[in-house]
This record gives sequence, structure tokens and C-alpha cells, in this order.
Amino acid sequence: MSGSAYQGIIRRYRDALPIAEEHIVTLHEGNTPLLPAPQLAEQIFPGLDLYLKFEGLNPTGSFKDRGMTYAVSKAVEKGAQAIACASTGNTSAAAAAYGARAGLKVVVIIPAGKIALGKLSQALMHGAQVIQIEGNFDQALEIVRVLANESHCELVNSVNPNRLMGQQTAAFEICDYFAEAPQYHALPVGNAGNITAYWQGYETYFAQGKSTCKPQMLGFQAEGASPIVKGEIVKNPETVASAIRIGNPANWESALKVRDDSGGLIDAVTDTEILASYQLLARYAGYFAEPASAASVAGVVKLAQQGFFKAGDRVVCTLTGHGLKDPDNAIANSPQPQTLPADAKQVLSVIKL
Ligand code: AN7
Repeated sequence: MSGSAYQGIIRRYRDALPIAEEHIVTLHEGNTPLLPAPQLAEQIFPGLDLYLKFEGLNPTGSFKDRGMTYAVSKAVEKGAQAIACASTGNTSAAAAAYGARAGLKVVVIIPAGKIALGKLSQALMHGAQVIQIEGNFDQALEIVRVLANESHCELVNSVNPNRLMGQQTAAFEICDYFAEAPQYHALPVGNAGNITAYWQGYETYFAQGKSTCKPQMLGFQAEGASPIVKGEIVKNPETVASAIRIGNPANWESALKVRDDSGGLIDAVTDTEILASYQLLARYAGYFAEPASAASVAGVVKLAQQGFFKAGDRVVCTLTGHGLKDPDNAIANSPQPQTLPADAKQVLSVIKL
């Protein structure tokens, strides 16, 4: 293999992610597509210069891989034998995969029955100890914090600053692509780790003179799980977007700071709006993202309807996770296939071209 072949975000952005070569744990994450989406823009607001950063094409199918490669590498550097996390699904999939790669024991604590099928299958396949609690993500996070305090287990939720350092590389990639930062950056908000990490990345590039502006950060929570918008903890969060079914975000304070420092906003979108954008994305952009990811697009749709944008504005939406993670929601929100006898005449009779 050529020495210059792509080998993941730590080697790509060495200066921002310092660590000795021998400790690097990577699945060659990052370098994800930043796709122009003019047909989708046409549906939302003609003239919008819309791009999709498809994080579903990371090795485990979500943006969590960027944070996990650095958090697990740093855990290995420290000599940790085990890592643990609470998760709505994607963090557990990434922790399980990177932990397997590093030969670490992995413990994941998830809300029973509230994890998308693909994510559960990933944690199980990679050999993590999976504990389902009869409770929600916020309770799982409290339990895993106790575990990390009372053991030598490394906590790899986004309260671990190494996670955010890794995740900021998505902002680096976007600025490298445009040779500038976009005007607006929209993304879903759960624990608010990712919006914090992107802002950190944009600020770093700006400070280094690699961009001349910083974007306004547009964060979107699901209405039934929108503590930051409401300004109070949501005890029983509910949303079809199970990845962001979070009532007490771990990075709440920093989310408010990002909103204010960037001149952006954090708003809520309903499940109906999320599902409409979930389908718009699949039909008009050709990207199949999971429901939580569609919250970024749903938010842009909502703002566009309010007259927020003008023609030519450049907006990047992060699609945080792959649609294949959650086949149940995909099938439940699509027309069902027709079943017919294996007979050409009957099959052709129902096909509309
Ligand atoms: C697809 O996996 O919290 O605001 O435990 O999986 O940084 O929390 C996942 C979060 C958006 C929200 N989109 O990001 C977990 C978890 C997808 C996600 C988010 C998540 P943050």
C-alpha cells in the first residue's frame, strides 16, 4: 500500500490530535463526502447553496468514529484495559468496534428497547458487554459515570474531551474542501457534543488563519426531547429519532455558548418534520440517513419557511448516521412492496413508467 494512502483522522490531522504512532487505534475513519445537494435545495429553498456532510460513511456508520479513534487511542496510551459508555446506540457501536480493534474490554449501557436495530447488532457483533437498563439514556449516563469513578474503566462518552477533539476534524475537512468556512452549519443536537466539537474545529481553523470567517451554528433537537430549547430537563424524552432521545444533555452549557458565540440558534423540530426530511433526503439527495440526522435538514426547512435564508447562502447539514442503522423506521415510513405471483403479465400490469 502506498505510504500516502488515507489512514484516518489522527494521521491526517496530526497537529490537532497529538499521540505517539504506536498508540493509534484507527479504522481509517473520516474523509467523508461533502456532497452538493441542488435538487434537495430546490425542494427547500431555491438558490440555497446546500451541502451534505455524510458521516454515515464512517466505518461504523456514524460521526462517533472520529471521536472514538482519539478517545480509544488516548485510553491505550494511558494503559487502560477497559472502556465504557452510555448510549442511544451510535456511541456504543463505535466504542465496541474501536475497543475490539484495540483489544480492550468494552461495557455499554443502553436504554432497553430504544436502540435502533443496526446499532444493537453492531455492539453485540463486536463483543461488547451490553447492558440494557429499564430506563432512558440520561439514567444510563449517570450509572456509567459511577462505574468510571469506581473502576479503572475509561469513560468514552462526549464528556471525555478527547472525543470532542476527534470530532472537530469534520469541521477541518469542510474548511479544507471550501478553503473557507460555510456561512451556516446545521446539525442535530442530543448531548450537544458534536455541535461543541464542530465549533471548536471552526474556531481553531479561524485562529490559524485557515478560514476568514466562522459559521453560524444551527442546532436542532427533537421537540419531545428538547431540553436546551425549553431551558429545563425533560424527564421522559420521546422522539422517533432515538439517537437524540436525550433529556439532560451532557454538554448543555457549552451548547449555549456555541449558540451565542457563533450568533446561531438552537431550535426544535417535530417528529413529523424529521420524518418528512428523512424522506426528502433519500428521494432528492440520494443519501439514506437515520432519522436523527434528518433533524438538521428539518431545521433548515423550518428556517427557510420563516424566510431565514437568502439566495446564495451556503449551508452545510451534517448527516450524522447512516439510514441502514434503523431499518425499522425506514420500512415503517415507506410504501410497502407489492407481492405478486411470479408471472410477467401480472408483474408488468402493475408497473407505472
Ligand atoms: C445519529 O450514541 O448520544 O449532540 O449515545 O447518534 O453530540 O449527542 C448519539 C447522538 C446526532 C447527537 N445524530 O449528537 C449516543 C448518542 C446521531 C447520533 C446525535 C447522535 P450529540
